[in-house]
Amino acid sequence: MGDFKLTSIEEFEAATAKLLETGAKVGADSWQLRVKNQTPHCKFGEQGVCCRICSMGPCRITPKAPRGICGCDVHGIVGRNYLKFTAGGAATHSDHGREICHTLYLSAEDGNYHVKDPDKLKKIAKEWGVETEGKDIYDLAHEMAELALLEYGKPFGNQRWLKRAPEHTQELWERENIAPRAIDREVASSLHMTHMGCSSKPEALIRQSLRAGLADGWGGSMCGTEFSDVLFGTPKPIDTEANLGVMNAENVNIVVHGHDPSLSEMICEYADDPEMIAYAKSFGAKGITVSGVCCTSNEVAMRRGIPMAGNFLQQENVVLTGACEAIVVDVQCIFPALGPLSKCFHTKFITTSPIAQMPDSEFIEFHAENAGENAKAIVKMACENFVNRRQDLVYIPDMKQKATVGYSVEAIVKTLDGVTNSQVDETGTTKPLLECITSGVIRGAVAMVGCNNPKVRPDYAHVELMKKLIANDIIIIASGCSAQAAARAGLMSKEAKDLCGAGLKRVCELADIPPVLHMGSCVDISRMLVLAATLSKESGLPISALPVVGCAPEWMSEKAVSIGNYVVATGIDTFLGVDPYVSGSTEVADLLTNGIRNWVEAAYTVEKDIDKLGDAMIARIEEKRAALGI
Ligand code: XCC
Ligand code: SF4
Repeated sequence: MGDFKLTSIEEFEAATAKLLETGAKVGADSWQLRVKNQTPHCKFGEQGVCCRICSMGPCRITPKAPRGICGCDVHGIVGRNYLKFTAGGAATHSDHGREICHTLYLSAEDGNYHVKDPDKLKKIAKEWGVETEGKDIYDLAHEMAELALLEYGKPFGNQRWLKRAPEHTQELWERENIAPRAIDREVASSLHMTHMGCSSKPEALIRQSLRAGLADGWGGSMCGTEFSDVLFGTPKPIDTEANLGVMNAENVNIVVHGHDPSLSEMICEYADDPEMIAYAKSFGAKGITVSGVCCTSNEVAMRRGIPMAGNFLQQENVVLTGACEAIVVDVQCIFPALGPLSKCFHTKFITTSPIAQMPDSEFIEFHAENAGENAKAIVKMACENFVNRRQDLVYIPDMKQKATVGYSVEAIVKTLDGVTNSQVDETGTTKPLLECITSGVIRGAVAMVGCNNPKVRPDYAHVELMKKLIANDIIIIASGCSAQAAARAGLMSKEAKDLCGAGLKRVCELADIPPVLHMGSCVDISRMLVLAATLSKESGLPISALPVVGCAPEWMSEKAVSIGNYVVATGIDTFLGVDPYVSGSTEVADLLTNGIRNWVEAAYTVEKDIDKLGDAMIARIEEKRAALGI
């Protein structure tokens, strides 16, 4: 105690600068260099006013050319682009969820994948009205997997998970006609609407953007999260470490990167196998270290305590250490740059999914049936590669922080209920959290999520906003690369309580939690929806009345826009630090930041000044408190 210190952004940057020196020695390219080549960005693209959905174009809207050749105005073009962006994100998250459902379908007592949380499976089965009595757990798993898969294409009705939302929220969705139907249908309808000669009315396009987002959050992502828990275990608080210093120069280093835990779980399993460790030793290594990048990292950190090497804009850094034997990727957020970069080192860049195939990689296709043998082959390949290191290029920044991760809703409820209630059972509640909020000990909560983006000083916005919020007694729940920024800085260490205001500090001490709670990967933002729904039901307040907001200060992906849409459409005000290419249309921008509040009781705020963004969130939380008279 007392000597705890966060790792500063300047220290992050100094480490990166040293790694880039290594890169320069071997002629490596880097995102820092490519950003220079791409700046300034195309203004039409930035404002979202370029349309190329038919071959009469591309059409770009300017004061002199206010309509495309078909006559579409700027609002139609910006709105269509926004909907397409959303559809890309919703498809991506949901397809990840579908993969998990397939893996569950292939789970077997004697197979590669097992049901690790049978209680959760039974709970969901009850929720869906499926008989569990006397059923073999794998029969139940297959039945549930099939039902979940049908959610993607069912011809009638809405998503099953919507029933988890408070009634008021469900009514809003019905009233506004945005309750999502089949997941794939919402994605396909979006692409239909944005086809040449379909919708150009901003209102219709934004409404569908919310609906497609909801199909992700309360559909595909929720499937991903819930059935990942069933397969790999529901996260519980667990200690781990974060930042590049988790890589070990004496060990074989395998870095897992991407999103789907099916691959990384298997790699971790085999890397732990005594036979494999002996194999690593036979090449002169002391052992095997698996660490992670991006959301795959979040998944295995939360369930296994696997350390987190870095987030999105650190992915090149892990290779630049010269000590990465293999970077094994599944899907999403993987820089194609890793191919050529790995060629500058001894690193094996291994792609595993038909969804994400890249030049200069070794493709080892991975699916549930061959998961075991392929994971073993990959771990072996990494061990064999240890001897190919160039020792003169090895430099791992000596920088890491402790982190306690794994705060699923179940874990949060259990931890907080444990403080007030000595006899905790499974039926804990969020009441203690609500009491802390009502009494003002905690002012509110912010869900910090999303990526890094070179348009924002990497990690600066995440870390500085979190510091500011916790100092103001606002508790943070975090996921994705935001969570990793926090962990790398030290904000997920329990000792970070000293940076909190007096109220939050007391809560952290009593509950023995860090002030920033790691809720998982990006699909796990569905956990945040469940938490918000539970808080709403247990307080009797609409979600939109709770002093809770969402924030993605450094977002970059289509998925992030899909997330933003479902968070807002769930009634949670959402604050962005990067503009989603809508500044070209006053109508679309006004709908998103204002108009949709009439539909879903929440809207976006876009603010590129990070300090102002923080102030705006605090002000919104205080406004909500004032409205409640607390
Ligand atoms: Fe990707 Fe999920 Fe963004 Fe990170 S936060 S850069 S989407 S890994 Ni989801
Ligand atoms: Fe141009 Fe209209 Fe074709 Fe878009 S749809 S490229 S605005 S003609």
